[in-house]
Amino acid sequence: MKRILHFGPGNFFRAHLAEYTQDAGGWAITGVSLRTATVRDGLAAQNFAYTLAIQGIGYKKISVIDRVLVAAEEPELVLEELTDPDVHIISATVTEKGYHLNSNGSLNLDDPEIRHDLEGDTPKTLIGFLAQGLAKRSTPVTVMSCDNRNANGDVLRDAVQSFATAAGLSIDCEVSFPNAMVDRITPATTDDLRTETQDPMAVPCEPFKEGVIDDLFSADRPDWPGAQIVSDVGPHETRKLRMLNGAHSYLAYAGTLAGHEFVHQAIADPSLREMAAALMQEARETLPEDIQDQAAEYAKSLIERFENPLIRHRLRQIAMDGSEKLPYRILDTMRDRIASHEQSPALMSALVAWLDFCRSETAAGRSLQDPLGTELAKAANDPDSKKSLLEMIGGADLAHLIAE
Ligand code: CS2
Repeated sequence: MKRILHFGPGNFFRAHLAEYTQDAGGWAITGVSLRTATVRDGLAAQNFAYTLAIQGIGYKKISVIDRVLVAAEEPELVLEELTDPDVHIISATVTEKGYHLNSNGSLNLDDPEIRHDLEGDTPKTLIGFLAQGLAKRSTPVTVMSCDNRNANGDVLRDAVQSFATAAGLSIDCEVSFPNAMVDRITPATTDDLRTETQDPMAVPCEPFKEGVIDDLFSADRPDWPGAQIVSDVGPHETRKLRMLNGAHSYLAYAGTLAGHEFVHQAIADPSLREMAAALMQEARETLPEDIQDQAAEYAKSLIERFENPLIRHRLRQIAMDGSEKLPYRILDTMRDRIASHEQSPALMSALVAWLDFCRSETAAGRSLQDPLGTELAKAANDPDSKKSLLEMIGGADLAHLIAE
C-alpha cells in the first residue's frame, strides 16, 4: 500500500491530513514523533484508531494511521522508512519552531539541535532526518510541510539543502517541496472530551477545513476530496496567515491581558472584536487584488468560526511561540502597508499587545512559552524593553511607530 510518512502526529495532523487521507482511500500513514512516546503509546493501545470529535457535527473514527515510530527511541528505523519506495509523501507538522530557522527564514546552523545533528550520526530534528534520509533515497518523493509558515515548502527545501551542504551530504533522488496552506481550528484535547468520547486519544476540531497545495508532486498522491491543488499557493497562504492567524495572535495577547480564557470569549468582547475585524481588513488590503473580494467573505466567516463556543480554544495555546509567529502574521503585513503608505492601527495594537503580554507575564513571574522565552524575559526587563523585544523578532525597523 502507498504510504505517507508524517512527522508530528499531534492533534492538528490527526484532524486534518489524516482525515483528508482516510477520505481519499487506498493509503496508509506511518507517524513519527521526534521526541516523546505519548502519541505512539496512546494510539498503539487502541490499534492506532481514534475519534475525531467534529464539534457540532458528530464523531468520526479515523483509522488511516497504522504505525507510529518514536525517533528518539528508534532513529535507524525512521531513516529506513525515509528511503522506503512505498513512501510517496513525507509530510510534517512540527510547529514553527521545529524548523530551527533564523529570523530571516534560513536554517540556523548555530542552533544547538542542528549542531547536534551536524556533528552526530543519528539526528534529532526533522531537518537532520530529512537530509540524511533523502541522501540515502533513490526513488522520487514529495516532502510536504503543513506548518503555518509563509512559503513553507520553499523554506523547508532551503533548510534541508543548507543542512546537507554543511554536512557534506548529496541528495540525488527526485524530490519536490510543495508549499501548502492548511486550515482547521484544532484545540488541545480536554478531559471532558476524553470522558465524553470514552477515547483518551480523541481530537476536537471545528467543522471547517481547508487544504490548498502547490501542484508539485514528485511521486503519487492521494486524491484528497475537497483539497485544492493549485499552481500557486502564495495568495491563499498569505490570506490565511495574515487574516486568521494574525487575528488569532491579536486575540491571544489582547484577550489574555483583558482576562479572557478562550477565543470565543475574546471575540465576544466588543472592543477586541472591533480591533480583530479591523486587523483582518488591514491584512486583506495587502492581498493580491484578485482575491480581495473573496477575502471579504472570508473575514466574515472567520469571525463566525472564532465565535463558536463549542471550540474551547485557549488563548494561551495560541499565545505560545510568539517570536516565531509574529514576523509573518503581523510584521510583514505592516511592512507591506508602510510600502503602500497606509497606516496600520490594528496591526500596531496586535504588536503592542504582544509587547505588553511579554512584559506582564515576566512581571508576574511566569515564564514565556516560546523558544526565545528566557531571552524575551530578559529583554522585557530592559529599560527600553520595546526596542529590545522587537529586535528579538526582527522588528527593530518598526519600533519608531510604537508610542510608549
Ligand atoms: C493558531 C493556529 O495556535 C495558533 O497559533 O493560530 O493553530 C490556528 O488555529 C490554525 O492555524 C487554524 O488553521
